[in-house]
Amino acid sequence: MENKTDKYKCGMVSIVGRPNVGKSTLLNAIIGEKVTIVSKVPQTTRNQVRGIYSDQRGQIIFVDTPGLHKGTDNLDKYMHKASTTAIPDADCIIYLVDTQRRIGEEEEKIALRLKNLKVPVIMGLNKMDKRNGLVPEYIDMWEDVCGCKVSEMENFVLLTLSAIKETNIDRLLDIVFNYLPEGEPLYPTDIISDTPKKMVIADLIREKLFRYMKDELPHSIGINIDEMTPVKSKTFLIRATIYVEHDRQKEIVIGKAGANLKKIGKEARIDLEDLLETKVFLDLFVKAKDRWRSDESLLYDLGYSEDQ
Ligand SMILES: Nc1nc2c(ncn2[C@@H]2O[C@H](COP(=O)(O)OP(=O)(O)OP(=O)(O)O)[C@@H](O)[C@H]2O)c(=O)[nH]1
Ligand SMILES: [Mg+2]
Repeated sequence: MENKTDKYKCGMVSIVGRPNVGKSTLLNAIIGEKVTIVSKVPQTTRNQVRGIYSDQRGQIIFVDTPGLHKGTDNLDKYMHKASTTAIPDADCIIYLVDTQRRIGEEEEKIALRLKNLKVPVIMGLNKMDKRNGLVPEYIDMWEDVCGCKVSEMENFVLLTLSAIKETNIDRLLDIVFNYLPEGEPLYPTDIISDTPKKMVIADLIREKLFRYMKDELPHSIGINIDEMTPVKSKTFLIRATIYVEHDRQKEIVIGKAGANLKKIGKEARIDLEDLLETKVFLDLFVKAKDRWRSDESLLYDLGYSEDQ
């Protein structure tokens, strides 16, 4: 699909979908660098994360959102809001589905929410690098929700994707540019993200924890960056607290004789040195705090608040 005009375009594109469908992987593939964390555990993304793509055609501000899921504590509510508020503001929505996973109740809820929008929707059928995808089921579901055939829909495109193998990313960009309005860039064209450094650092540590923890534990983990100080030239001291909900979880995070925490700290430090381009001393503490996911003031400190 060719761009209809040669005028510079600029707009916002939200990437929405269930947890674990590959939204963050897709954003990183589009930007060509890691701007948002990825893990095999659902509900990895907790905030809106912007990835900014610029080329001669224009600038696209992609917004990665937390996967839409059911949940009742304050962090769940915050994540839900972070996802849903990104929808009406967008010039175009990428509605990503996992063709390897059966359609569930939450999927239809998302489809219903998107159906009534005036905004163009691109349904990204992701994980097509695996075989026997459920593509027909997802198309049927969308047609049922919309009450008409895909071929009769305006402002709707179906696109098979593999975010992990970066298949069809160029095609996706062509389609998006076609839908964007003309406009001046909102960010300098050499910037790829506007996430605050503290949040990037906290997320990188969280990603490493997710890699080694049992599946149920990641939802109980929050990271606070207590201190970031340059100590010598080209050296940074970073102190961070890992919040969990119970003492038993604290023991798991620390591991036998501190083995887990050491491994996590080492991997996080390597990534942080890469990110900050300095040497890093990383001090990690673990604290058990019952029901921290509902503690408004701690959520604020951890960056999960609308007022910041
Ligand atoms: N095989 C395959 N796996 C993928 C693909 N895209 C993402 N994944 C994997 O799916 C898992 C979830 O990826 P994420 O990008 O974290 O998913 P998400 O939708 O951002 O998840 P939440 O932030 O929890 O909502 C990870 O293990 C990815 O490696 C793909 O195209 N193919
Ligand atoms: Mg994500």
